[in-house]
Formats: sequence, C-alpha cells, structure tokens
Amino acid sequence: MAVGDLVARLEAELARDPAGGRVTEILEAFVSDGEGWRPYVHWNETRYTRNRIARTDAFELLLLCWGEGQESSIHAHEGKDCWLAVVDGAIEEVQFAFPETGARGPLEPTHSHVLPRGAVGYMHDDIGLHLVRAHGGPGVSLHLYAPPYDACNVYCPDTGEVTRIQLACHSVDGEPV
Ligand code: CSS
Ligand code: FE2
Repeated sequence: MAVGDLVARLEAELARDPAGGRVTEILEAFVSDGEGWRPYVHWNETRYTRNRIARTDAFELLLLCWGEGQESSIHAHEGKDCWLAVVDGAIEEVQFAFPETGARGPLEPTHSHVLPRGAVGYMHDDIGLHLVRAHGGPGVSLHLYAPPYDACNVYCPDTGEVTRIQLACHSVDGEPV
C-alpha cells in the first residue's frame, strides 16, 4: 500500500468514525504490504526522530525512528488518541499511572510489553502514561495522533514532576527541517 493510500484511508476512517474503530486494521494492512514508509526514515545519533508524513485538522501521521538505546520521556497525550504500528525492529512500551495530585516520588511501571514488527498498539490518557523505546536494536514505528497536537506533558521518573515540551519534527514529507 502506498503512503498516499494509507493517508486517504485514515482520512476517510476518521471522518466516518472519529473514534477510529478501523484504524488498527488499516495500519496492520499497511505494515503487511510493503515498505512505503522507507523514504521517511531519518536517524539521529542522540535522540529518536519524528518525521511527519501527513497532517490534517483530524490527525498527524509520523514515522518515529528509534536508534538502539533511544527512548522517549514518560509522557501523556493531551487527551488525544495515539496509535503506534511497528514497521521495523521491535519497540517496547512501558506504561505508568498518572501520579496522584500533590504526590512526589518515583513513578512505578504498571505494565510493559514488547511490540514486534507488525504489531499495533493504542494509547490514551484514560489508560495512563507511557514511555516508548527501541528493543534489541534500532526500531521504526508509525504513529497516528488524532487530533494532532504540538506540545505535551512529560513526567520526571524520579519525582513525577511535570514539564511541558514542544514536539518538533526532524523531517516533513521526507525532507529534513
Ligand atoms: N508521543 C511521542 C512518541 S511515543 S507515542 C512523540 O510524539 O514523540
Ligand atoms: Fe506516546
């Protein structure tokens, strides 16, 4: 499936059902059918990269490239829907509960799992917080955020303290920015 077809299918699905009931199967079909994501791959030695494939009022589709040992902060998702499809390598997701109001102390993982190539995960603030990282070498994952957002809250693992970060793109339409 060409990336253009994936974007058109996602656009149609989110117009049909804002909850994206068929998004998982659309992403699974894309991953099992070729490597149309390859032109969006960019690597950085020091951190994972965020590469924009498409953005509309309804969603943003990004390819994230996780070098060996690279991981995200523990973060929330602005109340939006987040789907994650592994297109190469394997990705580990570690989930955490939101800290109690006023609490100060280390965040304890509630759940963790490894997503192999082809697996599709879903995350929302109703489930909790998570961090995402490469597992057993570099990994590449397709992320769909609906609706899109440009900043999010990150949580200090030792204290639970919240910081706001801007989410930048390393490339747009395959071109570094
Ligand atoms: N939310 C992180 C990736 S893990 S879903 C980000 O947008 O960079
Ligand atoms: Fe996330």
